[in-house]
Amino acid sequence: MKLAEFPRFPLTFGPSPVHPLERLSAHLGGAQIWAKREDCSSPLAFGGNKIRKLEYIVPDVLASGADTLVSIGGYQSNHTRQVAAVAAKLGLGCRLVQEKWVAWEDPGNDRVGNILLSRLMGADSRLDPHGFDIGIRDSWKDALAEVEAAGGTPYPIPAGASEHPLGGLGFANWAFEVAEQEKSLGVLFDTIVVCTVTGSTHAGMIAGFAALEDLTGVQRRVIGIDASATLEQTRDQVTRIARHTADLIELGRELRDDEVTLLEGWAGDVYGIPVDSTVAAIRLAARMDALILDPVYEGKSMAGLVDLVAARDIPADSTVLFAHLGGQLALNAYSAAFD
Ligand code: 5PA
Repeated sequence: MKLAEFPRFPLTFGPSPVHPLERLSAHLGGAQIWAKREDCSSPLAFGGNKIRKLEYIVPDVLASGADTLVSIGGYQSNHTRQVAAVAAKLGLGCRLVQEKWVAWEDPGNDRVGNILLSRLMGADSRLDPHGFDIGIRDSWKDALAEVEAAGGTPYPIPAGASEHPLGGLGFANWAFEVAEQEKSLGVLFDTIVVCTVTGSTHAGMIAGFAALEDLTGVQRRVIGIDASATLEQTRDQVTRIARHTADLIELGRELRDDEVTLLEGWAGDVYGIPVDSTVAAIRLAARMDALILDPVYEGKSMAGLVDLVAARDIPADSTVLFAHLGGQLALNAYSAAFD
């Protein structure tokens, strides 16, 4: 099927806003930097990148007759908060497995921010001692089985909705939305910078921009900045989901190696722990343009952007689009990073 033919259940206000980061661009003295804001594009619990993925998954949920969404993430998962929001919106139950993905001991880490909101929205959100892994988890399979044993009909949504067969479509469509916005703004983004962990955000963009390139001839760099600190596993997952999504939307060719770019250097040693460059990037974006980023995801992709612009790896005549995928609610659980 063509992308436009896939059913999509609207969960956003419309296209996410795009705007220039004028002071940050001037400060870095190189490329012109803009942001596209998934963090303020939905009426549902502060939104974020999963809302876009879920727009393409909800029609399948409704067709399945399920009564309970079952998903998984860390204590401060943005993804599970967005699944809880969508469950509330649809009037469905929600069972969340919150694993201890991060050894971060801020008081309240297991109670404030994302997890607080999930619980407010009615999700049955339970802590689990297992550590970080973007793969398919036994704890999640157990939760699915529990819902069934209690007489419910679960609908499985894996971590970040990435391994879901339709998980890449939301950000394939993002590429076409960018192209429309470029026309009305009179700009062309030659470089996209995106934070990558479970992979379907980046993978969807790769498939979408490949399709767009085949239509328009415009080549762009989509630069994924790894925030998983499990680089090879994430690269494999991105590549696999990008190929699958390209097939789904009938790209009609193999993806080239240069279309999958995942850079390391800003994640630190482990997922979820901010490093010096993360904190510096968060402070810089906040002080320059009041752009609020988080310590797990966009603080790391912004740190990558800053260094790539400074090193002229992203040339001074580039126009860059920074994908802001949300995540700010976790800031409440990370106050110690800013002491
Ligand atoms: C997340 C993911 P992908 O997982 O699609 O690669 O997206 C990375 C990403 N920015 C970037 C923000 C704010 C994110 O929340 N979050 C996960 C979560 O459980 O919240 C899936 C890991």
